[in-house]
Formats: sequence, structure tokens, C-alpha cells
Amino acid sequence: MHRTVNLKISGLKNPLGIDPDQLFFSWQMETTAFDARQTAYRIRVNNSQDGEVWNSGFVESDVCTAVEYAGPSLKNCCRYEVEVLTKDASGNPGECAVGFFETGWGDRKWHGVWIKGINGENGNPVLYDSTLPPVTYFRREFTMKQKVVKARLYITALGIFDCQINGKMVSDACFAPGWTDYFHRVQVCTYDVTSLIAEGSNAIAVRLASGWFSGRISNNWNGNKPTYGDTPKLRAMLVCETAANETVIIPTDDCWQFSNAGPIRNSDIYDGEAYDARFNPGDFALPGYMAAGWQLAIVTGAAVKLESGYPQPVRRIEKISPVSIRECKNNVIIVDFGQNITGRESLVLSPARGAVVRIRHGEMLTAEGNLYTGNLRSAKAATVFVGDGTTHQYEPSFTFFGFRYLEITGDVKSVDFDNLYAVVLHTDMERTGYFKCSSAMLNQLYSNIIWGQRGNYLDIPTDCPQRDEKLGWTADAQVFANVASYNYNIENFFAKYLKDLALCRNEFGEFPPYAPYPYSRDCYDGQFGVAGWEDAAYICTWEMYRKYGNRKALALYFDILAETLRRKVSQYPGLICDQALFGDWLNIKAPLPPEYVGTAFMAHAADLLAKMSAVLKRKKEEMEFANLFAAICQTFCRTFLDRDGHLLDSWHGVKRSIDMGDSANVPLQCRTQTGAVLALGFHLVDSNAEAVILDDLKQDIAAQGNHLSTGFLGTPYLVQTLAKYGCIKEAYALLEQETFPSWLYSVKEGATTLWERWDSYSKDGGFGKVEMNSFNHYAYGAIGDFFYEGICGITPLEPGFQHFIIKPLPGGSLTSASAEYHSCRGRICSSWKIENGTFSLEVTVPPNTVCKTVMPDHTVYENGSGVYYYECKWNG
Ligand code: RAM
Repeated sequence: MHRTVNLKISGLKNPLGIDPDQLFFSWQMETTAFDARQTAYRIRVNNSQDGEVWNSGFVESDVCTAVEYAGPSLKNCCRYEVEVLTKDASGNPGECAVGFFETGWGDRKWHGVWIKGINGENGNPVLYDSTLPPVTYFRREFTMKQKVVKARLYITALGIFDCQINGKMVSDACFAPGWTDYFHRVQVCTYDVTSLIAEGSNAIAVRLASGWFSGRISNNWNGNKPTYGDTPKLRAMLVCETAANETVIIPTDDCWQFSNAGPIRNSDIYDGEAYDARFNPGDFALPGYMAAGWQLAIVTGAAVKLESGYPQPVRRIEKISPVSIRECKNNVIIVDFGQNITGRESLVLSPARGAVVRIRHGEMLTAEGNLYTGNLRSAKAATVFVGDGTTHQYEPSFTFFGFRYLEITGDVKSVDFDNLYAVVLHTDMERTGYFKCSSAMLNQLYSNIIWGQRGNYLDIPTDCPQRDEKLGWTADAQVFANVASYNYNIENFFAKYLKDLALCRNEFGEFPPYAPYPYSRDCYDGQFGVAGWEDAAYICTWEMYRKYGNRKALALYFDILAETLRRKVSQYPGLICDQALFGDWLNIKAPLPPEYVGTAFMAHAADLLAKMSAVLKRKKEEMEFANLFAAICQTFCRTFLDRDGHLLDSWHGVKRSIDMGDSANVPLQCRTQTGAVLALGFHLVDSNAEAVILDDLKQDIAAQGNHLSTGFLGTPYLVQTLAKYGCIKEAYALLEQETFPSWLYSVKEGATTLWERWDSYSKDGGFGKVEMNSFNHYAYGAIGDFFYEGICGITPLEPGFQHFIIKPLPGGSLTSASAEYHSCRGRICSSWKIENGTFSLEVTVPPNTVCKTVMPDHTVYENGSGVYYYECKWNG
């Protein structure tokens, strides 16, 4: 008998506060039977008052992902029970999956208004940064005459907050309500606080920090002009139902009080936190508190849409102990956590009243063993703790750092080093992928990729977590999206990001260089619509569809994407587009003409739109974009290929992309590694030219002694494209290369995350260009695609893994490898080894899927669910 398991409602387990218009269901079949298939499903939605609200009836279908709710309109703030039953091939209904969800407040009238405090002075410009305001505390008391049987807190902020009721935190989310395009939307968090409300006196208290709204991140790149606003704002509504069937609502209003006299004297995402324990507000989150000196909150407004749902918060995921603690100079302690992470420190300390402990964060040490902070640019990334003579368990609250090392100075004797940890913070995503193989170096590279994702998937996909950026850069996001979606379930994470990407377009419909984009749309307008960056919108939308099979998500953006491309084409009627400001970012002396990059990505966008149209059954558009793709390919070949099919090795144009690497004085040419893999990977040329370009690519790699020269845009396609064309030897030669430039070069130099540059550091040469040198930039981690799809060969043939292939590509020094991927239909596994001239492979195929297995000797097997073992001869 089978079971129906893993029921997700709008991508989540038993969510609260969801938007009923976005409701969809997914589940999996669980059984050890071979060839198990779902032949039908039935979804029932009930609520306690109305009974059955929707019964889909048995639908004959094997679909089990993203099934949309199709019943009558749902009530707001109401709990619904869900039951999903599936039938197998013999019509057996098995065991059902159950879950529930609760709808959010929705578009009903809000009872709370926006309130704010006044940005206070932090009181001591010597100790703390005088340009940054303290965190504002808010509170309000209320009386419940009756016992409360259900209480929900709907709360949001322009800024970041945490909230307590009667001294207890309402949630463990960090940085709520997340960063969205605050010009348009802000997420509303819904919390079940029933157990926190007492009969009698109660208090609700909030700490509100500037965060992404009015902190430095929102104006650093805009001449320090506060673009969203200069003071954070809060809006909340506590809705209580009593035993006497009454509804009591406590809204944010002018009865709330605020104070700037709390201990967090400064808080900023770039700069860190200053905490002065002498500012002790006492039990401000408990009822009966004497709020002396507190002022009445100011009622304000905000033209921003409140959206139900805060699907995936950032949480404190893991605590790491130091691997070493040493005094590097008198009274300067260096703590090494052995791993570059994103998060903050947690420690126990007891400085005397007024004594100061300072903590700075860095990813590297200098040759002398001191903390290296040169690459942080203007980010202070520091914690200042001022003691009050008592012992504190302390961790900063509204900031995060990218670091492996801490430098602790000041009253270091007051620090209890046995109670010092690094707390890892990231969006709380479900891990779905694992990989290991016989090469310790590649295993370390894989670990670096995982940490790259953990370090940069913090509410939005960031470029880096340490310096004064931490922004949702689009190319970085698109090149890494494929491997990221194997490692973790990122369906909701990207749904949120793509929404903001679409909202942040400029008046010409062009996509921004990062999202959310905290400035007016004409600020840096040259950075909109940039090839490879703008394309995150097409590529990530398609990638999410490939992994999770959610057609509605495609439909949501299709028209916007189509419109954007049509406008671009009308701007470049000759079909040569030179909008490639960042080129093949950080390539190694192999700069491409911007015309080449711009045109290649314009073609790829057309191709993806043709594919999307086909899925959405939009025949007219499918023709339109297929024709457009063909036309751009023609122009591309006419412009960038010579008569024999070689990419041009010189270029007549003079326009160049920005160069932050070493390519500024290198002549432009199309015949580069990135030039080749874009032409091949995007299928821009015919098969004759393909063979010529592939050959040139192999020669180039050999001429460079098996080294790569690709930057951000070419790297994701390099090894994958070689492998696709059967050049396994060349693919592994690049992958296992240990000298500069290569992936394993950084591993050899001791990296525990991916670096921004191929040469960010070397033991002999020291640090790369200091003005842009992050040690936690995941873009080059795109090579992880090859670990899952190449080495272990797991690739979807149909969206959502209904039909997939396992075609392992052994090669290089590897004698074994295995990958596991918890797809939306269940666990897939591919594990191989080579022993005594035999290649053996074990594959796991989840129920309700079909897997085509291709062995290295080209034998093909096709199977439904089960665990299978195959062998063939191996002669290397
Ligand atoms: C850098 C970012 C990012 C890149 C852009 C072009 O500052 O860190 O990685 O996409 O510039």
C-alpha cells in the first residue's frame, strides 16, 4: 500500500496567513513498490464552520505538483483543513496526506495605522557612530477581560523588527518582514499568539531597526539620500477572539509609546551594532512597566501595499564553535571559526560599567596574522559592546556579517571564551541535494558551494554578505540558480525575488541590476536592461519551472517578459544589441565585444520565451519568439562568424564593457571561451559552425594549459557545454585544474567559500584588487550544476522531474561519485563506482516518475520507481 506524503500548501507545510489567490498544493507518493504511479488524486478542503468547501473529486492525472485550488472564494483569517488522496495503478487509494492552512487578513480593512518614532541621537559620538540612529522601542498595554481562545498578530514594518508579548518573542524569525520593493509592497507576518495572551493585563512590545528600509544599504549607492524614507515604521493588529465570542482588536495607534533609550545605540546592516548595556530599559515588554520618558508614537502613512504572507523567514540555523582562539598582539584576540559564514557572534561577557569590548569581522587574515578588513570597503562590520558591570549573554540583533574570523579588543578579559560561537543565519530553506565523490578537493569545492549559498541566500539572493553591497545582484542570482535549486528547495525564495524583480523595472520595462532596487528607477539607468543581468528574469523563471513544474509561475511573468523583449528588439532593429555594460564580468584577459554578449543573450531570451509560450499553449507567441530567435541567430552568425564558421578573432567596434579585472587593455575578440560556450550553449549556430567552434574552444583550453578564461557569464556553461559535446577529458581537465585560474586553485589556497575573483588571494601573491574582492561570492559556484547533472548525470527531461535522465559522466581522477536530490516528486539518487574494470551504478527512482538511465557504454534502461543496479565494462 502506498502513502501520500509531504503535503505542501503554496509550497509550505501548514502555513499561516497565506494569500488565498496564490493557493496551490503539492504532495508525493511514498512506497517501495516498483513502477508505482499515481493514476488519480482527490483534494478536499474543509473548515469547521462550513464543512466541505471544495472537493476536487477524483481527477485522473499523475500531476502532484502545483495543483491550483479551484473551489469557491475563501474567507480571510480562517483555518482550512486539507486532505489529499491518491490512487495507484490498481486503483488503490492508499493512505491520505493531511494538513491545514490559514488565510491572511487579505484586503479587509486594517485596524492599525502606520506609526513611527523620531530618529534619536545615540548619545555618545565617541563610542558609537553618530550618523546612525538607535533602535526604537515601542510598547502598548491592554487588558483582556475574558479568556482568549484564538489570537493572531498581523504585523509588518518598513524596517526590521522583533516583537514580544508579555516578555515572550512571538517568533524566531530574524529580519522580519524581509526585504521587498518597499515602493510597492511589504509582507505581513501572521503569528499564532494565542498562548501568549493572558486574561487581565498584557503588554506588546516591538524593537524596530532601520534595516533595509532606511539603513545605509538603502542609500549608500545613492549619494546617501534616503530613498525609501528616513525613519522606520510599524504597523500591526492583534486580533483576539474571546471565550465569550467577542473579537478584541489591538491595533497600532497613537496609544503606543516609543523610546530611543534602549541599549542598541546603533544598528546597521553594513556597519553592525553598538550595544550599551547601561541603557537598560528594564521589563518594557511586560505589563505594569513604568514607561518614564517614553513618548507617544507618531501616526504616519505609507503608500505601500500590505501583502499577506511571509513565507520563508531568515532564522538562526546553526551554531559553530571556534577552531582556534589566540592573542595575536597584546590584548588583541583573533578567533577562527574555520569556516567563512554569514551570521554573527554569540558570547557571554561581563565588562565593568563603561568598559568596552570591540569585535570586528573579517574573512581572511593578513600575512602577519592580523584581521584583514581591506575588502569590506565602507562597511564597518563591527560590534561595540559597552558593559554595565553585570554578565550578559549577547548576540547582535538587526545586522549580519560575512566572516570567518573575529578580532576582539578592549576589555577582552571580561569575555568568557568557552561560550563564544558563530551563529549561522540564512533563509530557512529545506536542503534537497547532496554530493560526494572520491576526490577530496572536489568535495571541498562542493562544500564551498553549499556555504556560498548559505552565506548569500539571506531573504534575497545577494552577491556577497560582507562588504557594502549585500544586494540582490541579478547575474549572480541567475548563474547560480540551477545548482542552488538542487542544493535547497528555493521555490518560494525565488517566487519572492522574481516578484520584486518585476516590480523594479524602469519606465522602459527594463529589469534592474539588482532587486529590490532601493532607488528611484532613473538612478543608474545605464545599469537597467543589461545583458546577462536583466536575463535573470528569463533564466530564473524558466529554471524554477524546470525544477518545480509550476506553470502558474510562468504564466505570471510571461507577458512582462515578452513585452520587455519586444521593446528591446524595437530598440535594436538590426538585431545587434550592445547593452552589455558588465560584459563577461571578471573574465581572464578575454574580453568580448558588448555587441556579442548583448546579442547572444537577446537570442537566448527569445528562445526561452518560445519555450515558455509552448508550455502555456500560446501558439501565436511561440511562432513569434521562435522566428525572432532564428532571426537573431542569423544576424549573430553573419556578424560574429567568419566564412568557415570560426568566431572572429578580432573586432572592429570600439565600445567596451566596464572592466574590473585585467582585460581593459586586451583587444576585443569573439573567439574566447565565453564566446564559444554562449554560441554553443544557447544554440546560436548551425552544426557545421558548432564543430568548428568546439574545436577552437578545445584548442584554446589546451593553449592555455587546461585553464579557463571565463568570467561570470561564461563560467556556468563551460564545463557543462564541453561535456554535452562529449569532450569529457577537457571538461575534467578544467574541473580538476589546481593552478590559477581554476576552481580548485581557491580550494588549494584554503578557501571555504567561493571567491569573487579567480585570484582573490594566493599564499604567495597576497590579496587581489582590494576595491572589489569578496571571499563569499557564489557566481563561480555555478560549476555545481555539473556535479549533479554531469558527474552524477541527474537532469529533468520534463519539468518537475516527472521524466528524468540519469547519465553519469565518469572521468578525470574520479573512481566514485554519488548525488542525491529530493525532487518535488521524491528522492532521486545516482551513485557510481569504478572497480576492477567495472563501472557500477545504483539509481533510485521515486514513485510517479520515469527515469531513463544511460550507462557509459551507451546502454539505455527506462524504469519507473524502484532501486536499480547496473554494471558495464569500464576501460577508462
Ligand atoms: C559587483 C557585485 C556583483 C556584480 C556587479 C556587476 O559589485 O558584487 O557581483 O554582479 O558588481
